[in-house]
Amino acid sequence: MSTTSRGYAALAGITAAAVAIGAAEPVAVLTGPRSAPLIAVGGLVVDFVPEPVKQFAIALFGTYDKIALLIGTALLLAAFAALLGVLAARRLWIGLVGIAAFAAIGVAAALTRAGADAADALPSLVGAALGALVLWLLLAGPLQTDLWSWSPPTPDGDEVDPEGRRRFLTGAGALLGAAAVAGLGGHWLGGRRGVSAARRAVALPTPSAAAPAVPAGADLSLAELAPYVTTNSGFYRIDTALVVPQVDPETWQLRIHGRVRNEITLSFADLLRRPLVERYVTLACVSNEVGGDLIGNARWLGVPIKELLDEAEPEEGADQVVGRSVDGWTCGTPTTVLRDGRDALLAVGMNGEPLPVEHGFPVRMVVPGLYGYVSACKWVTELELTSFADFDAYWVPRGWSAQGPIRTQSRIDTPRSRNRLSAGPVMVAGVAWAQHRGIRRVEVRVDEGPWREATLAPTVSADTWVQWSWRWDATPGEHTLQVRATDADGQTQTGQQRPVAPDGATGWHTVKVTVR
Ligand SMILES: Nc1nc2c(c(=O)[nH]1)N[C@H]1C(S)=C(S)[C@@H](COP(=O)(O)O)O[C@H]1N2
Ligand SMILES: [Mo]
Repeated sequence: MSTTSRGYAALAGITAAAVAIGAAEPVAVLTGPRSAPLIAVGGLVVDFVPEPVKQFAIALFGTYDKIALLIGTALLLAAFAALLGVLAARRLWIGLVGIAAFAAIGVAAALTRAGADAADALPSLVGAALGALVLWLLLAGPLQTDLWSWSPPTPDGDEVDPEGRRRFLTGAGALLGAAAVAGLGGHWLGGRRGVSAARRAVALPTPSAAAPAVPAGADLSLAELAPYVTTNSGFYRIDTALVVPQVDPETWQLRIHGRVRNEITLSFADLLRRPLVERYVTLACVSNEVGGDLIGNARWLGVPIKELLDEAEPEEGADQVVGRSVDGWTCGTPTTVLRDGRDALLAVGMNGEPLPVEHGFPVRMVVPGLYGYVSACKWVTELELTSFADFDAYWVPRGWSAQGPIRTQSRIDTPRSRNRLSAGPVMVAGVAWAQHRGIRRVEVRVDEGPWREATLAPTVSADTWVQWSWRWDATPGEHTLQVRATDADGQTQTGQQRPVAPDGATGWHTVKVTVR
């Protein structure tokens, strides 16, 4: 086979794959977006990819890691499809067997997701059937030519049959176009079946215990400094969901079960009828590097989890509460933490609005003082009482600690690294956090000189971060600024640098600036 013929055969393979993926999308409008082959297989990859690779992806792509994963999967698929096309040009059955193998992977991925039913196999099956049809059409059916024949090329290259070539290319082009229309159209239709309308229709009750007012001066309002209250749209998002779960509040239920004396099932309406409290709580991700921004502070409205657990009456020894999301993700929280009186909430509201869909609508957990991966279950539908000895939540077998108290940390927001400043007074400012313990002191030092105490702004409570500031008399030259915080227990942040895994990064945030 000549290079040109191989190119045509590869194009046939890619067209078949595109039709398979594209045709699956409209079917997935009926069976749910997580049954679409690319998403289903991508989800498997997310769950089973080795931890170092995931760390690398997050480091490289940040919160775009999911898009990067999908593009990577698509490129890999295209390469396989091209190869399959070339093989199928020689023997069609090889191509058909290849498509069947891909269909089997798609079906297996779709059927093993949490909450899957038999219908979830349909997108992959329909896609594979149409993909096989297209491969036949282009390589052996009405659109085929002898472009990949083994006959020696004629003096004018491969152009054995210009008419056939035109027919083939027009056919492949039309099929690729149809695949794109089906894929994008289906995807768009699927998006319209989301719960944003149901979310807009939710009227949140007024809290029976309102959040304390934010004290004057809590927000220093400096240009580069993170605001004291993070907006919903500016709030970091971390989860394993390739498509955001769309949970209808009408059918949502929370089951509190496992090692309890009274099993409880609550509807969304039941939840809203209970006394709701509103609290400022700063949420943080264990994957946050020193100086990173996977942290945000919001006003959460919700039902105290303690009250629900008291009613459920956990049995002796049930030291872990497993929060389970509709998509099967789990987190494990110490029962004692949820019952010690802190404002651990089943939250329905965020900054005065129903929870944004990507932040867990209709209901999520919020627990002051613990990293999100052990406590902040979004789209939560179960609280199961068990023990740490009996159950490992999602991240534990993946190398993260079962216990995840938030480490005391501090960050310099202004000036930024590599900023160029003028000599004279410079406002150095940032945030510090040690949720539920509180921050007692923040210190700054320049060029490893003596630590200088910064001024702490007022905060609502020990459950939120605090802004700090320090006036620096900057002199010309290159300078290094560092910050460290001490929590209310008197523990000062260690300067020893440790990575985010298994239980949170340590070290002092360091910023280098040039002053002229
Ligand atoms: N269902 C579900 N909930 C989840 C996660 C997840 O992957 N799935 N990730 C957790 C992690 S690691 C963090 S840090 C917080 C982040 O919450 P946010 O996206 O609202 O900021 O959600 C937690 N809740
Ligand atoms: Mo996280």
